[in-house]
Amino acid sequence: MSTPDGQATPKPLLSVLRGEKPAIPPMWLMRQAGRYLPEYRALRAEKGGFLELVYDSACAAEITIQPLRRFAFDGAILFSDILIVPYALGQKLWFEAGEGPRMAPPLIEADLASLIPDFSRFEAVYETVRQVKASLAPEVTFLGFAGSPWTVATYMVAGQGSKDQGPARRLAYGDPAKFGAIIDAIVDATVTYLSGQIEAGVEAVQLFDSWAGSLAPLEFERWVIAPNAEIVRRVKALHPQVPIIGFPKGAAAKLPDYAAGTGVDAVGLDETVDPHWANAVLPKGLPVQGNLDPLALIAGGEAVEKSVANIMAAFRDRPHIFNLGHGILQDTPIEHVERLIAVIRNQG
Ligand code: 1CP
Repeated sequence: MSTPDGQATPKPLLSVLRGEKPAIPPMWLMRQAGRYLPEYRALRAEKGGFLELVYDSACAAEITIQPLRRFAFDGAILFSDILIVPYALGQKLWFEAGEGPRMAPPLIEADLASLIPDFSRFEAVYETVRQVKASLAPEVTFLGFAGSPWTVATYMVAGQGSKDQGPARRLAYGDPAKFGAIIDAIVDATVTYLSGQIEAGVEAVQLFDSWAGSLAPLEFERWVIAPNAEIVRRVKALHPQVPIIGFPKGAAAKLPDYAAGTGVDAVGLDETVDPHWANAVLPKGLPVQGNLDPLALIAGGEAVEKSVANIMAAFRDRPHIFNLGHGILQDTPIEHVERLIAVIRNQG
């Protein structure tokens, strides 16, 4: 895409990931394609299930674009899920109504070797990327994603979401060889999956590490930093121009080690991180993303304005992508999202 004078259309989000600092931060919201939107809920009801949406590429492309029709976000995030990787590694995957994801067999019982990987399970997602790419406005940056190996492993080991990620933490201490083999398999699948998304058209990728906060320091080094560093190294060897955002939720004081150790191009901050502290301790010029509390967005009004002003002041001199500190919640009023966008664009 290009402008009438032949220049490529600027993509503000991509520029910030490459280290630029515009007056107004670009923005998108984690989980922006999802259940707070009535048009998503309507499609979900029609299709009957979450995986049915993901595996119908036309439908998944439509859901990816839905939030962009309402809001002038700078980024579109692919509609898929981090649990597509366990599925491609050979686990069964389904969603129990009202409960959450289930994978079988859980690797707390079964051996990794009993699973038969099938990477053709990624193909429908790549097709979604191609369809979105064909219809996205040129100024919007298209983001792909995967889960980080630790977070994905917590689900593969327990076979479901787990309190405090206990089953995976036990296995990591008790049988590090078995756990390490699971992590290695996830690393390989994730490199394939992210490269496939990039080759189909995404322009940057995010590694979601939702449960990074549950690990003790030495375990964090081994199961969060090392595998993410390996993914970054291997994806960059194939696609050096594509920025990688790392989002280690709950990493807290380990954020500087995470940034230095993984080599990600940008770090996502959850809402518990003091933005002034992050700005002081992270390497100069490293782009950051975040970190409005999703609960503040539900409250709206002054709660949002105060937090936005604080975040923007902290990152005045640093490349910054405005986002929430975690995914947008289902009961977030649409008008509060509209208001947030106006507040950010007025403060820049
Ligand atoms: O309609 C529904 O019931 C499905 C809900 C849903 C949605 C909208 C799930 C099931 N996944 C998704 C999409 C999704 N998941 C996206 C793409 C859309 C977007 O961001 O707009 C992304 C990036 C994810 C990432 C994801 N899935 C994470 C990491 C980020 C996070 O929120 O922490 C995790 C942990 C998952 C697992 C998962 N998938 C779905 C659910 C309900 C869960 C969480 C299970 C649990 O609580 O343990």
